[in-house]
Amino acid sequence: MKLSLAIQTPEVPVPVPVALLTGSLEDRLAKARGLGADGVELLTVNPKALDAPALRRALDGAGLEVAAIGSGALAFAAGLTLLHSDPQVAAQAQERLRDLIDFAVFLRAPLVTVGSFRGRVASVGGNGRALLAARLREAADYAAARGVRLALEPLNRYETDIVHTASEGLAFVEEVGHPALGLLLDTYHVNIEERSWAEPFRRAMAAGRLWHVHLGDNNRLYPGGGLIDFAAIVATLGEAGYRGYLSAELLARPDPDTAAIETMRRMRPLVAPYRGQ
Ligand code: LER
Ligand code: MN
Repeated sequence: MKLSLAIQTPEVPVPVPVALLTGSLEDRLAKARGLGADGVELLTVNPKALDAPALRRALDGAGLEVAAIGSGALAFAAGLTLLHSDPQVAAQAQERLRDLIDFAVFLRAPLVTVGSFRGRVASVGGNGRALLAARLREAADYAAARGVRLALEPLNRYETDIVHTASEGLAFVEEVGHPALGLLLDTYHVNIEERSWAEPFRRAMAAGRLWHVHLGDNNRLYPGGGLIDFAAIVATLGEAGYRGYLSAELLARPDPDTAAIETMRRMRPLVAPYRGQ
């Protein structure tokens, strides 16, 4: 199991509440590495506005992988969602998802996340579920042709009206029926929506679809800042054979550096038995 910290890329126009670390991009990468992270998750809105080759050099220089390209900032900072009520904005969102996939390819990131970026079925009326399935199928085709995958994230009921739990996520992935679409489980959302701590992770693993994990405590603080038993979750994941990333995507409180430091302090010893596996 590997550890990652979510950071925002420089073109994102506003601070993302769940992006960690302060300073220039180079500073943040150096801090992530210094804290023992294996990778970073890049929260980005417009990769075409970035100097991607310079970013890749900076990542290589810091010895960091890109664990994932996160799409959440597209909804939060750019108002783009796949289920936007305005079909033109939804089409723009679909196009931007392709940009994120291209960005993932260039930075050798294994996947692009789809969380808040999907939007809400209620925005588009009756056929929202089918529409989302069709848009994700199309994006998964585009991703698969380039060796990248998409990870759909069950979100709590206050943030979306489609796919709240791992079971619902697996059913939806089945409906879409594409080998490049899997799941991302976020402990903060699991805490709100699930009935068990172990079952959702085990089921997603048994289906071969658990491709990424977000870390956040029940109050969305760093692990140890709330009530969640992260040791038990890591043990469950370890037993189930999960060897992917645990990526901290949590509130930058009390400040973006302390949240990262505390996350790594808590998580490093927990994943140590599973390092290199
Ligand atoms: C939103 O709450 C979340 O967890 C992000 O990963 C959404 O993209
Ligand atoms: Mn998340």
